[in-house]
Amino acid sequence: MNNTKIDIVLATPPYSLSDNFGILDFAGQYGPPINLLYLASCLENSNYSAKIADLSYDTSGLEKCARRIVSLNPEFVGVAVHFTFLANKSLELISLIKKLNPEIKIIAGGVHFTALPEETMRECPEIDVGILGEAEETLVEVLRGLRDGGKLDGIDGIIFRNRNELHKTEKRNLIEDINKLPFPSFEKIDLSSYSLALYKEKRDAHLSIITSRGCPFACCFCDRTILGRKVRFHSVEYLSEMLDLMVKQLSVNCFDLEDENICITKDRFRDICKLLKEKHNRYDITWGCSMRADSVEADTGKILYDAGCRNVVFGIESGSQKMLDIYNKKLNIKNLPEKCKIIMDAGISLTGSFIIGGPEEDENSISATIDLIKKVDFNFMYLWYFAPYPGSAIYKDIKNSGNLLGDYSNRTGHHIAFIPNTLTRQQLEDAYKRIYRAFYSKPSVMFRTIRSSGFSGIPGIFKKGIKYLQRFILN
Ligand code: B12
Ligand code: SF4
Repeated sequence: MNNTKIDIVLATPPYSLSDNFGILDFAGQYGPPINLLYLASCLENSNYSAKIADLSYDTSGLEKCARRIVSLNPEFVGVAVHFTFLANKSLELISLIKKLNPEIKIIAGGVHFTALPEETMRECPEIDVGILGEAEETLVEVLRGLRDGGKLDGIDGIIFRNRNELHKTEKRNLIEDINKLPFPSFEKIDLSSYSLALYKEKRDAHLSIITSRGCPFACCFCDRTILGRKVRFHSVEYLSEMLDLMVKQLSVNCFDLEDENICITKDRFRDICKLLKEKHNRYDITWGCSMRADSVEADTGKILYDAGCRNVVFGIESGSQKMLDIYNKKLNIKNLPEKCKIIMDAGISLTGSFIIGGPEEDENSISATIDLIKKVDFNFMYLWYFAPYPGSAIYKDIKNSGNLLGDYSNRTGHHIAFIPNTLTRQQLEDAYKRIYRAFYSKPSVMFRTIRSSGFSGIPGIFKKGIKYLQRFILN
């Protein structure tokens, strides 16, 4: 046991790449915990010593992970009950920590927790306090309250136990000015643990940052519980300073902008790209981002490329207009090929991201997706099984449109978690493979994969290629 007391350890539970990525484990990667990085910097700003235990990639087992956390001798442990597929593991970790040291106060929070606070508190009596929504300010207030003899009543956005009853306080507003937040504590994690993104040109450290919070759209499969529909932007000055810090202090010049949509308003998009262009010219930074295809205009590709953007992901979801309407995506499939061309003609790698198996998916809508994949020359493709998340709009009535399978652990997008009434399991599995096959059997995809990896990448491609072959084509 460490004798120096630290105030709080912020933890996220371990999982294997196959837990998350299923049969695509060989192509999966671990991502940096942006949630914990913001929390840690805010705590330290308020003079609480904080450690991050990102156990995602730890292979020693939950029991050992819990022991390691306890051996750090913290007064509080904050556990992320964030991703639904990891919720059970988070709760198990909490129980183990509490068993090892019942004195430690456990605080939970995150996307999954916020969607199901009562259910989670009941399921896991070892959680002392739960935080709903953004927690940068709330967590500091909770630590203060707990130290102050447990005064929690006046803190908005939390749930706690009061004589065996659950007590939920007033809803907390979103953080008004996100530019007042300190930068995420990137220095607290081992950057080398987060493997390379596909688009990377150079094989050096890679990070994720966000430049805004929120999205004005309301796609029914997307969890809006934390970030909501109102968009808050980080200022150009805030981002400029953060990028300088990343390059100069952390030697990172490659990152993903993880904003839900980088192109929400034209002016903001241009301002950000102007800043990124300056940094690209000065530091040779390159980056990737996600955006809605309908925000692309004739000059968008060039603006992005000049700013160092080398990979764009379009959340397309389906080639069928019927499915897009069911998802409330507000996207017109007819304009899509032209938008894709604008990005690819600029020299940017384009990934199409698709969902299969949502309510009312059928053979016709699957064929429409395959047709689109054949027609548009995407560089990469993501394919997700439809995964109902508790915080999404579609969740409430989901059982009317099909069968939910298994527990939360298979809500990854890479395991079947839902079968719509319009398909059998066999049809869904076959369609998943058919879509992959349609993409990977395109000569342009094979050629590009070899070209982009160079000769030194061929053994890797070969190994992965065999896995694709085994899992999607031969089986
Ligand atoms: C950036 C991002 C990522 C990044 C970084 C993830 C991370 N750990 O931070 C990467 C690319 C790694 C990622 C991966 C995945 N993601 Co993601 N991601 C996002 C995105 C677009 C923005 C998140 C963000 O940065 N928000 C800003 C920060 C400040 O807010 P926050 O993360 O919510 O954290 C705040 C609160 O939640 C709370 N909180 C969070 N953790 C904790 C812990 C404690 C102790 C406390 C007290 C509070 C607390 O306080 C934080 C600070 O305010 C959201 C979209 C969304 N609407 O939330 C999806 C989202 C979170 N992702 C989602 C999913 C499904 C995934 C994947 C599972 C996809 C997949 N199948 O591979 C993987 C999971 C892999 C993994 N274990 O990391 C879903 C989660 C839904 C769910 N219920 O599970 C979301 C909501 C998108 C959606 N489809 O609806 N993601
Ligand atoms: S899927 Fe994308 S566009 Fe739709 S609500 Fe979520 S973040 Fe916004």
